[in-house]
Amino acid sequence: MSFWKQLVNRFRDGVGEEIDWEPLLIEADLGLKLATEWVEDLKENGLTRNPEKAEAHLRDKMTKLVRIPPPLPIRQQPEVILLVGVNGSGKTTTAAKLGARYQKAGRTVHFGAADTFRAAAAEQLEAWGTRLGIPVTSAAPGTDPASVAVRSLLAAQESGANLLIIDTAGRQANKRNLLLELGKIKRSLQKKIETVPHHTWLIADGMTGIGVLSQAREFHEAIGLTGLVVTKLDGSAKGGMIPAVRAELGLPTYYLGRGERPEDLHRFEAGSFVENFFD
Ligand SMILES: Nc1nc2c(ncn2[C@@H]2O[C@H](COP(=O)(O)OP(=O)(O)OP(=O)(O)O)[C@@H](O)[C@H]2O)c(=O)[nH]1
Ligand SMILES: [Mg+2]
Repeated sequence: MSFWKQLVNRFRDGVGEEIDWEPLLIEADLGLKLATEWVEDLKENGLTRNPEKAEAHLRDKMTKLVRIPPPLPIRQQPEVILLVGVNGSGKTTTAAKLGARYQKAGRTVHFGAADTFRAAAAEQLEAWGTRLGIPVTSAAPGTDPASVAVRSLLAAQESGANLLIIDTAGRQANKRNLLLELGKIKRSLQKKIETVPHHTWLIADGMTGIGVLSQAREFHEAIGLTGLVVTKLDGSAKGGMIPAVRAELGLPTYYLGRGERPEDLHRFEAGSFVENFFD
């Protein structure tokens, strides 16, 4: 039985057809705000006692909410993607997955290993670089991450790479100084080329549930995000926080991570996301 149908059964009141929609939607990781809004909407449309019609209505609402326009092509070279997020969310793996994907699409990719916090971090990205044939700019642990980011930009320019993916150290969203460090990375890049990074993506672990929304708020406020990649959706998480983040912050999710291999990265597509959520 699907995740959604299981939820509907769990929140169906024993005797009648009434369904306790608000806790159901919260359990589905949609967050309090969106859950309240959608329950009001079901009530206004007289659908609370009709699970089939309610589901169809919610599918429609969700599809409209998460549908995103295709990103504008970036003409500038290199196009720069900065990856940020909390510890262990999947940033380095996502850097590798994105690198593999764009390389396959004919782009020349360069990696910047701006996680100089953990000794093993640069090695992890370097190992991916070797495996994928993607050059990596890295530095000794303890080096200023902003300087590594800038060096990676210069190296990418020098070699004529047209896509630079910069990995950063994991940081908790409530640690002000760590968020400020990200701001420094961004400003240092902008001193070289005013318009970079073109993309600042939060890499968020889908298993964190609605906690992703508070992470997105904090990172967005600190450095200005342009989108998300939600990882670890190969487990039990269905990604209910994706519409919640879109509704509250307007931020689109561009990719979904569904496994640990380079090929386990899927472009976000509204129709199949909603299908996967409900079926
Ligand atoms: N199942 C699954 N595992 C994933 C996915 N993405 C990443 N992982 C795993 O999650 C763990 C952490 O991934 P990393 O890429 O090292 O995470 P990180 O954000 O770079 O971690 P820090 O640099 O320590 O903050 C690794 O074991 C990855 O293989 C995914 O989509 N699905
Ligand atoms: Mg990492």
